[in-house]
Amino acid sequence: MQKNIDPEVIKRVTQLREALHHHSYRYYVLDDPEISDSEYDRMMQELIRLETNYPDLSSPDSPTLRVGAPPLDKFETIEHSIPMLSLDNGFSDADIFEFDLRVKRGLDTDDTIFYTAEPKLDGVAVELVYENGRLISASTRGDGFRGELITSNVRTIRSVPMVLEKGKDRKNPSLLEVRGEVFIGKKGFKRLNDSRLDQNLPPFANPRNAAAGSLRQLDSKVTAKRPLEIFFYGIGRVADLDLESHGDTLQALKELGIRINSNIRTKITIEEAVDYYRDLGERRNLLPYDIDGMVIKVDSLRLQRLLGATSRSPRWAIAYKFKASQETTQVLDIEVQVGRTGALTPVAHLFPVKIGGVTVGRATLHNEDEIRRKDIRIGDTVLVQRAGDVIPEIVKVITSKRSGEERIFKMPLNCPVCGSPVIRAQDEAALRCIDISCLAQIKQRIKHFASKGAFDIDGLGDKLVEQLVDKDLLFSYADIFRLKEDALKNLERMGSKSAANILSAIEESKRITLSRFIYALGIRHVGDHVAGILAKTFGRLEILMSAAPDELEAIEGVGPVVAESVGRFFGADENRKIVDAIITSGVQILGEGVQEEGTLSGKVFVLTGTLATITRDEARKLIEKAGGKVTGSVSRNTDYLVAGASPGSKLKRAEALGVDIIDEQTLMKLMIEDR
Ligand code: JCF
Repeated sequence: MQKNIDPEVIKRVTQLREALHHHSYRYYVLDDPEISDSEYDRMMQELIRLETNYPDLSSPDSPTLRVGAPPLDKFETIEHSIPMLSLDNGFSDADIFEFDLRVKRGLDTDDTIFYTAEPKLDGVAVELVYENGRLISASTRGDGFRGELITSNVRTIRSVPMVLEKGKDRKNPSLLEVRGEVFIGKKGFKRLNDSRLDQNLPPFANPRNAAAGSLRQLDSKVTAKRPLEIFFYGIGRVADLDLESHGDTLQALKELGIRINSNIRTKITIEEAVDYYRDLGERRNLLPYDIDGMVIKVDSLRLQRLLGATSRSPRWAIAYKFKASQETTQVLDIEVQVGRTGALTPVAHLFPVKIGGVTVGRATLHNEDEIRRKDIRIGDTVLVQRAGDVIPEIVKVITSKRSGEERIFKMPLNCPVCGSPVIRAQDEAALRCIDISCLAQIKQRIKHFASKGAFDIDGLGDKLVEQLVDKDLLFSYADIFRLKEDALKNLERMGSKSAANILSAIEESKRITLSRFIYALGIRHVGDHVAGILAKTFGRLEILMSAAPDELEAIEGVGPVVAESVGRFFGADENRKIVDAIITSGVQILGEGVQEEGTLSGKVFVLTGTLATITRDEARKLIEKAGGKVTGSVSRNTDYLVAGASPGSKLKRAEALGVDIIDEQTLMKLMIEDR
C-alpha cells in the first residue's frame, strides 16, 4: 500500500493501534485497565511519533484521532455541541518549552505568552448544561463527540449547583455549558474501599476507577452514597458572559457558584508554570486528592481561538504529566520477613521497574489475607504503585496475563528464622513468631533502638547489627553499651578508626530525652507520637514503669490497646531487667516533659498564614514550651489567633467569634512578659 516504508514500521503501527484500541476499551468502557497509564501514554506517544514521521500511514480510525472509546449502551447518549477534546501530554521541561515555542510560532509572535496553570485531576471528564441558571443535563465525555447522559447521577454530587448563583450583573447566563472533572478524594476513597471490604465486595484499584464506576451507576441512589466531588475547569458554549481570558472564565464560574480548584495560577509565564509544576510535585502528597500532572493553558481566549485545535486536542493547552506512580511488572518470588514484634510479613520480589524515577524491586504484601484477597501468585504480572514515601504496593493482578504456571503462595507454619511454630492471634491479620529470642526479632529490635528517631547511633546500621547478633556480640539492646573495641575491630570491613567512631557515637547517644527512650524500647503500638504523650504525662521513667493500667488508659490519646501493651511490656521481668541494664550502663534521661508553669499556661492558640521570622511549627513549639496549647481550628475556646501573611479562612472565623487576633511580635511579647 505505502511506498518505500519499512515493513517493520507498518507492522509496529498496526500493533500499536490494535493495542491502544484494546486498552482504551479496557480503561474507558470497562474501567478495568490491564496496563499502567504510563505504558498507555508511551504507546500513544510512539504511535503519534510514527504517524508524524510517516504521514502516509495515517488512517481515519487511528486511536490518535479519537479521544477515548464509545459509551456503553445502557445510558442515553447526547452530542456535545463543541467536542470535548483531550489534552496533549508533555513529560519534561523541554516538552513544555517546545509547547511555548509552538504557541508563538502558531501566533507568529515573539511576545511573551501568558498562561494559567492548574492541577490535573485524575477523574472523569463531564459536561453540564445550565439554561437560565438551572442544571438541565450532564454527560460524560464519552468519545469526545457523544457522551452518556448521567444527569441524575451528577445531581447527587454535592458540589454541583442545581441552580447557579446570580452572576456579577445579577442575572444568569441564558446558556452555559461547563466542563469539569469528577473525582473521589483520598479520604473518601479509603473509606469507600474499607466499607467495600467490610461487605466482602472487591475494592476499587484507584480513585479514578471508583469515580468512573460510581458515575456509571444506573441507580443514582447508589451514586449518591459515593463520595464524588468535582472541579470545573472550562466551558463549552456560553451566552451573555463577557470573557477575555481563561482566568476571567474561572472567575466568572466562581461567581456563579461553580467549584473551581483553589490551586490555580493565572497570568504566568512559561518559566513560572514550570516552577509551579515543581512546587505542585512536591506538595502532591499533601493534596486531599490525586493529581497526575498540571494543565497549562494559553490565558487569552482570543489567542486560544487563533490557535484552534487538532482533531485530538487544543493547540493552546498541554498537560505536563508527573512521573507515573504505577507500573506493571512480574512477581519473581514471595519471601517472609520477621519484624521487631515477631509479625510475619510476606514481601514480593519483583522484576525491577522504575516508578517515578525510583527502581522498585520489592512490594509489601501486608499479610496472608491481603494475598488471598488480591489473589497474588508467584509469577503473576501485577500493577505496582509507589505513592510518595510509602512502601510500594501491589494494586492488582493482571489476570489476563496468566499462563497457568503461576504458583499459589502459602504462609509457613514455622518462623522462617528460628523455626518455632507461628500463631495467629484473635482479631489479627498477622501471623506471629512468639519466641522473643528469635534472632530476626532481636535484630529488628536492635536496629530500631539505634535508629534515627530513637538512640540515633551513627554507624550502627542494619548490616553491622546483623553481624553483631550473628557473632553473639549483641543479644539485647542493653548489650550495645557494653560493646568493646576489641570485639568490633575483628568484624569484617572494620578498622580501629571506625570501631572508635562507633564507640564514641554510642557514648554520645547516652544522653537522651525520655520520649526517645520510650520510643526506642520498641513497645508494640508505641510509635514516636504515643512515646511523646507518655513522656509528657509521666515525666519520669520510674513513674511510667509503675503506672497502673487505669492510669494509662485515662490518658488522652492512649487507648485500651496501647495501655495494655505498655502495661504488659513493663510487667515483664526480662524487660525491666533490660531497662535497668541500660540505665546502669550510664544512659541519662534528660529532664523533659514535666509541665512547667509558663507565661502562656492555659492559653489556647491557633496559627494561620506565613510568619515572618519563624515557621508555624517553630511557633507551636515555643508556645508549648511556655505552657500554651495550639489547636488546628478557631472556636469559642481559642484565646488568640496568630496571623501571618496571607492568612486563611481562620482569620474570618476569628473575627466573627471575636477572638483576639495578634501578630508574631505580639506573640513574642506575650511569651516574655512577667519573666
Ligand atoms: O483536571 C483535568 N483532568 C483537566 C482536564 C483539566 C483541564 O483544565 C482540562 C482537561 C481536559 C481538557 N482542560 C481541557 C481543555
